Formats: sequence, C-alpha cells, structure tokens
Amino acid sequence: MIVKKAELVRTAVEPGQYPDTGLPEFVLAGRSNVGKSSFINAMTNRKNLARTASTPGKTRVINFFNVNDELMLVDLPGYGYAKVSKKEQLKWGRIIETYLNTSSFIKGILLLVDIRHKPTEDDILMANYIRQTQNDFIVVATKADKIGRSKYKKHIDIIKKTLNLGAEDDVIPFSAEKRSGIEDVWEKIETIKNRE
Ligand SMILES: Nc1nc2c(ncn2[C@@H]2O[C@H](COP(=O)(O)OP(=O)(O)OP(=O)(O)O)[C@@H](O)[C@H]2O)c(=O)[nH]1
Ligand SMILES: [Mg+2]
Repeated sequence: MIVKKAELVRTAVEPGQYPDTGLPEFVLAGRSNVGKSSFINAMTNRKNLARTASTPGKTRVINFFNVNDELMLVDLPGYGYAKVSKKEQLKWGRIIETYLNTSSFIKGILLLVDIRHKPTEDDILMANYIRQTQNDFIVVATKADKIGRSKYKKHIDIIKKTLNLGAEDDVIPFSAEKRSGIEDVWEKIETIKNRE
C-alpha cells in the first residue's frame, strides 16, 4: 500500500460526531501505551499524524484518519491504565464501547498487544468481544524491536494461547521504531477490505 494521503478528518466522542464518509473503518484497540498512535504514524509514514506520548492516556477521544480516500484508520483511547482515574477509565470505556456497537462502517478490528508481555485480562475481554462481533480480527504484536527475532515465536505462542486464537489466526510482529511489519499489516487490511 502506498500512502499518498493521510489526514485526521474527525475527532469524536459520541455517535453524532462520527464521520459519515462511508469509508471502511479499521480500528486500533489495545491497552494504553501499547503503541496504537505510533502504529498509525508508522503505517501512514507520517511522524506526527497521531499524537503519541511516553505518558499513557494520551489519546482521549476517537480520531478518524482518512487514508487515500480508501479507508479510515480509527485511533481509540487505550484501556487499562491504572494511573488514570477510575472515573476517566469508565468514561473512555463507554466511548470505546459505544463506538464499537454503533458504527456501521467497521470492517476490521486490530488488537494491539505488546510482544513482550502476556496479554492482560482486559486484552482477553477485548479479544472475546471482537470475536463475537461480525468483524475481522487482526492481532498485532507491537514493540517487536524490544526483543530479539529468535524470541518472536515463543512470545507469539504465549499471545495466541492467552487470547485463545486458532492456529489459522495470525499475530503480526510490528515495530513502529524499526518500521517493520508495516507491509504485512497493510496486506491483511487490504485482503479484508476487498473481501465481500
Ligand atoms: N521501542 C518502541 N517503542 C514504541 C513502539 N511503538 C510505540 N512505542 C512507544 O510507546 C509509547 C506509547 O506509544 P503510543 O503510540 O502513544 O501508545 P498508545 O497506544 O497510542 O497510547 P494511548 O494513547 O495512551 O492509548 C511511546 O513512548 C512510543 O514511543 C515501538 O514499536 N517500539
Ligand atoms: Mg494513543
């Protein structure tokens, strides 16, 4: 995929604010700080399209990015960061849940997990949730630059087992830092997009 155009077209917290371009949406879900916004920057080859930070809880709204007038990448607030107050967490949880239950343009959900760690209870809930929606499901293992390549398989097996994935489900190692895995993920997205 050659990204010619990538722009933030809408920031939303509630359904009336979602864009209605009709473009298929690919959603980034995952724990706070797992690398969702960095993923969008890497995928679109833009340094600062989606805002990232070393302090978790950076993304507090839903951001819709139009890519090539072909599809939307949707950046969600992260879940499960203990230092964010319970009240804020509930608020973001509702924003995420409402979006996932309401948007009629969602085509695929990308669940991002850190390649180094066993997925959390929240990740398992999210994976189960995604499975019971009609959407295609891609698991991306972020920050792959933080471990050696020879360790990928061991870590990916743990992720697959914990999230209860089938043998046919892929987990794609990804590094925004090293810019690896980008083509693999685009290929998956395009396959899903072109499938009726
Ligand atoms: N080494 C390494 N660091 C990464 C990678 N991706 C993201 N990071 C770092 O992880 C931190 C969090 O990244 P973000 O992209 O802001 O994470 P997020 O999931 O959008 O976080 P929230 O908006 O809080 O939900 C930042 O310090 C990034 O630089 C990666 O591939 N490799
Ligand atoms: Mg973010």
